[in-house]
Amino acid sequence: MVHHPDTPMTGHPHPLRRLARWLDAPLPAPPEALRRGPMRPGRFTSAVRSPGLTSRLGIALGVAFAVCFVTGVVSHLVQQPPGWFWWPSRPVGLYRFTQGLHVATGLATVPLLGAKLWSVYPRLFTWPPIRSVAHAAERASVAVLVAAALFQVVSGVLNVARWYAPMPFFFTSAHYWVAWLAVGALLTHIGVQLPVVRDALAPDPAGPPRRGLPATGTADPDRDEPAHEPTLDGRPAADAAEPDHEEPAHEPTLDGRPAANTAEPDHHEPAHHGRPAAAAAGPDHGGLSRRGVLAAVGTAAGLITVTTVGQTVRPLSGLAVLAPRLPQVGPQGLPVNATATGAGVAELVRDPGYRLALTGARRSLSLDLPGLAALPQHTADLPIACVEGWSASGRWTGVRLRDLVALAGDDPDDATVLVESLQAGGRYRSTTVPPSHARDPLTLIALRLGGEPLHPDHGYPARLIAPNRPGVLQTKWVGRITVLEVR
Ligand SMILES: Nc1nc2c(c(=O)[nH]1)N[C@H]1C(S)=C(S)[C@@H](COP(=O)(O)O)O[C@H]1N2
Ligand SMILES: [Mo]
Repeated sequence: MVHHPDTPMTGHPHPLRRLARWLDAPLPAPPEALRRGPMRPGRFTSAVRSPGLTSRLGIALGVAFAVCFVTGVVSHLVQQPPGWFWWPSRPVGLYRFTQGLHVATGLATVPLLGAKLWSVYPRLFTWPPIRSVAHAAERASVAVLVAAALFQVVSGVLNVARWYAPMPFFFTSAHYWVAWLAVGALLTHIGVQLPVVRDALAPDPAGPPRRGLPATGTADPDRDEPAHEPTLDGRPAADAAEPDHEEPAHEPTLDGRPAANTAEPDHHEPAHHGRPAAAAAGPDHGGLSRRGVLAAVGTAAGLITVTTVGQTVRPLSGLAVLAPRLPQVGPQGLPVNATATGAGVAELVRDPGYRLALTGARRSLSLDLPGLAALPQHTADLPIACVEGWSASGRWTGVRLRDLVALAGDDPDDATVLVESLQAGGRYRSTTVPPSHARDPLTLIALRLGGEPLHPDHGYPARLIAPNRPGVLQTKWVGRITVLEVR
């Protein structure tokens, strides 16, 4: 026998190795009498479920989730920028793109996640429910992943639909923090399952390249048994002599590949499964093939995308039957989230005594509407890009924010500006404009939209509109502008 490198000469195993062994030690099996309902042998007979299908769905889901996560974190950072974060004012539509992608990938996740969970849910009833401490930990991490992923998808869809009643929490914070939980659990999951995925997607060395459903039993028709399950570290259980693993042939070796012939892992399907071998029959089984499932899921994801992405991609707006907002529908041809009435400013904005209070380090001014209109007017085509996924371009006309900073006696190239609404409360009644955006000549205190005075719902008498900024930061009904600091 070859001396194992991590066993010291003394004969005492390495502490880590002892820990690994403890984690993987078989726990006493629960009484067979409890093996009922979904846990009874042979309960799940679909020939379509297989590591191959689950792996493919998992990869698609992982890619969608990664894009969704990165764009979501960007959106969070833009809205609550930490000191180190810098977000440019150009290209003007960058946020429109990243947030459109965030919502589109999030929505496409719905059928992907549904199919992925369907493909593995029999494993919920795996027997015995817990084989070892390591197995329990792995199952717990999967539970966290499933719960977090479902939470993200459901809360995201509710937010897009603007249905807040089922969410007794502040959506933005919850969605942000659970995203980190989901990513942590996902990375753990990927680490644990990578050898299984690699095995499931490996080309068949013994035969022709695999296409669709293999005729041989490669597909592991019914993953309700822990066939390929690696241990927590993805390695075979300690000392390989473990009798508790029902299918030792499937245990990945150190390089993560199954020790047995990769081509036919399921020929070792143990008899105690009590399942008819016909479950592996594939196409003549009468149900959908794996290809059929993948095609259906892809079609569903495609349909969801095509029927919603028009909320931000203007040429597709005619197809956006599932989108809660259409880019051209609303007063002055632009959607509205918060109306003047909803924000409680309907009376206030019509007040002929309206004044914009402008305060700088050296000067304070009070500008009425004719006074604002008498300042140099500029026009910019800029989108409102709502975090909820819709976006729409408008032609805005008004006074440059940098001109107002200069009027207050401060350096327009280096000013941080606080813009406040007439609105008494609400999360979006004020915003801080960093120097990158305050100095941009496209950043306006707009008085007009499409050549007309702003509709009250779009922020009459004056609103902020800046390039490459989330809609929530485009403050409407502006009543006060303060130059906070000049570097
Ligand atoms: N004062 C104030 N400004 C606001 C809001 C608000 O609730 N209060 N909502 C914001 C949001 S979420 C968006 S998407 C844009 C929408 O602008 P619009 O209604 O003109 O399309 O306004 C922003 N400005
Ligand atoms: Mo928004």
